[in-house]
Amino acid sequence: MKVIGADVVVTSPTRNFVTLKLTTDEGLTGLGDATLNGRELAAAAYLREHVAPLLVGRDPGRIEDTWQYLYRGAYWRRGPVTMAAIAAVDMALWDIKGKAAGMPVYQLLGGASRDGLLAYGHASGMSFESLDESIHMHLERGYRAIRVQSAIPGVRAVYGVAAQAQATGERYDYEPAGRGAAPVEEDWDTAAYLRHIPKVFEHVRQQFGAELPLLHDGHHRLRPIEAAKLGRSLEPYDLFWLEDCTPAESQQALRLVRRHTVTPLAIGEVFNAVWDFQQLISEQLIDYVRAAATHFGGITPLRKLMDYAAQYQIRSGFHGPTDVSPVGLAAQLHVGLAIHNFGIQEYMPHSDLTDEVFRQSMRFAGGYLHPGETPGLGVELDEQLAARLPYKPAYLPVSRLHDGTMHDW
Ligand code: EZ4
Ligand code: CO
Repeated sequence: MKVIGADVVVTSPTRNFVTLKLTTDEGLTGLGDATLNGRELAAAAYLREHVAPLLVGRDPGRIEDTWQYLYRGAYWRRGPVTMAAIAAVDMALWDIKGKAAGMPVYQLLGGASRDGLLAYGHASGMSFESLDESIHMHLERGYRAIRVQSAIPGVRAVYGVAAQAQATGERYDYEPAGRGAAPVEEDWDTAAYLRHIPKVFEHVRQQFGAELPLLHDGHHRLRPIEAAKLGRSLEPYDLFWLEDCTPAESQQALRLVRRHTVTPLAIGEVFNAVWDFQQLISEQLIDYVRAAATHFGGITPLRKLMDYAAQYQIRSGFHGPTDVSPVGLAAQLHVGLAIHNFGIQEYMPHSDLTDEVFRQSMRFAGGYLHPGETPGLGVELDEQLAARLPYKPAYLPVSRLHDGTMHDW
């Protein structure tokens, strides 16, 4: 078999997605996700200009070799644009291999290690009352684990408290990026946040009991000693995890956090290679790996990462926001089903229009996700509909302290 076509589709059904479609001389096709929120066209150009011409004529069966060719062969390694592009190729090749074998990709990875993947949803509120409503809505939809974000008194805009659509449970794709020529500006106050969040979790435990798994995302906003303080102050509320408590590219900073708290830690949604995790895993500074197949070079390196993490009893918590396309989500569902050290899967449903552009075999029932039994990844792209929904600039917000200093968003 040979690759005879490599096409890049940029489409915007309520938000932007970058998809690679490989076609073979035997008529099989494969899809891969290279969506990089706010930098979509850079990933698309990297694929179109520098990768697609190299794929035509190659044997699609040689997944590892093609991955190494694109990673080592570029000389300029790593980085989110490069690794998203390589991820798209890797996923598309696994999709083709699954279709050729007549098997869903998880079967090629060793078969299912469980019946379904425990998923968590995003609840948020401007007040305790609206937060409770949002949690109830998620429980009614079947979620058995909930990420809790809340407005902070004195902070106008807060990460994780999105448009009305999120609180009301409407299927949405916008959060947290907003369409427009430039990012919106938000404000931030770490001290106010550290005072308020323990009260939020005290309230939620009172309302919803001790058993519901609760998660929280700090979104890279804290310094190590602040993260340590937050982790310790949340211990009475028994979190499933505290996510991205510091900007963890400084891996040794997590030693300080770890010394002070037993709140489990999850990190890595912005990481793109095993090296970003090396110290965090080998020193057991985290409990959950937050990588996304889309931003980590695809299925091949994600599987290797999880086998490395398994030696340290570290589990998966793959990044599943709406800016990972249905193709990228499918890729990590297949990995999550196959590995032994699965932990939990983030799941934000895409909009109805996105689900029309990307038809999926994936299902969500009773709080669990399953990639389905369709050969390959189980996603089909409606190219006619995609073509009618062109790219529109959209950016994540930026964040400033009250004195105007730029902060991490
Ligand atoms: O803000 O994916 O845990 N989930 C997150 C996401 C990120 C977006 C950034 O593109 O932190 O919602
Ligand atoms: Co996050």
